[in-house]
Amino acid sequence: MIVVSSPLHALHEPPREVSGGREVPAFEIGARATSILAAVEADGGFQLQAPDGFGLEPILAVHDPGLVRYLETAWDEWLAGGTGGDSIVPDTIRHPGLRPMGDAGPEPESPCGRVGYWTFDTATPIVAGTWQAARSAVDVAITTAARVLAGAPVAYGLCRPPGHHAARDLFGGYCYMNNAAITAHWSTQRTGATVAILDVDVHHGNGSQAIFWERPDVLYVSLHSDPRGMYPYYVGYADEVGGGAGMGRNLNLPLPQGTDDAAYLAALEVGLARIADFGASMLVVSLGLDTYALDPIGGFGLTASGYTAIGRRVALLGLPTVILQEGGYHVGDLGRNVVAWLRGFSPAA
Ligand code: OKP
Ligand code: ZN
Repeated sequence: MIVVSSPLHALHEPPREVSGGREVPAFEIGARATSILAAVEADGGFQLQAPDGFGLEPILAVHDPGLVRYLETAWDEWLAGGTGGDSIVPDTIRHPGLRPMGDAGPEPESPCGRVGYWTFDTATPIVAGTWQAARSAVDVAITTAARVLAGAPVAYGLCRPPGHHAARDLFGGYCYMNNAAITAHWSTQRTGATVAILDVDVHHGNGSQAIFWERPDVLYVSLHSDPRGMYPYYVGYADEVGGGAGMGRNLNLPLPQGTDDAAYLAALEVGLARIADFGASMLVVSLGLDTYALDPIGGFGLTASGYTAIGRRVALLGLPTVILQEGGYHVGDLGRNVVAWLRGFSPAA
């Protein structure tokens, strides 16, 4: 199996995040990618490749140009503003209840105002290298899809930072640009493909859902921890089924805290049946391993052997498959779990 990765991810190393009312060490750290690469290299059966550069065009096809401009300029502007600090975190967020007019209003000029205009949480700091790292993650993702469109049955992109929480005009949830959504859209434009996104991260991929909400040609299916008790809290419920031309092309399967391998595999059958029914020509997997029993923020009970079984079951769909890294925060076991999943999908690597 081809594995695409870039060392530029390491330019994004947030020192901390605000979580549960405290500053805690960031969960989404470079050591995650190191763990995955080490396990992939130790396996020996994977073919490592560097990404190609795709520029801004595929990004701007999915994201608001204002968000992209903000991410590109935020750090320099923050430094110039003299507010100090080693990372950008909002103190005020553009809540829709602030504006009875119902629109977004103008983008402020103050650096503190700008960050809260484009983000929705306090867990997603911008540091000096965030823009370059986030761009490299997009290039990794598109390159992975390009290999599959060129005939590889499956390929894996080691995206970091992750992407599935980033919406058209919002970053958050450790995500700056939506690697999977950019890649799915790029693939539909390149080939006329109909794409199914299967999101197996423990968190609902609100960004991917929102981006394709009205799209008939991209199906979004997500298995995740019930948002009543889990980030992103306000979205990811079972009654969210898509709108307009995308009605019926969104399937949320919220699962209880503590979900184990067997219960997960049962829910997976429901999701895979919908994908088969949709008749996708390509599959994008948003691969989060924060469903792991020992994950520090996940709360599910999945195991390495569960991942192998899940990967094997997804492979039985028989679709050309682009697997993109999302979450997974047990750094010590993350690489082993990724390889377990990929080996389940492709036992011969
Ligand atoms: C990103 B991905 C922990 C709070 C964490 C942000 C979660 C972002 C998850 N107490 N809040 O893995 O889906
Ligand atoms: Zn997650």
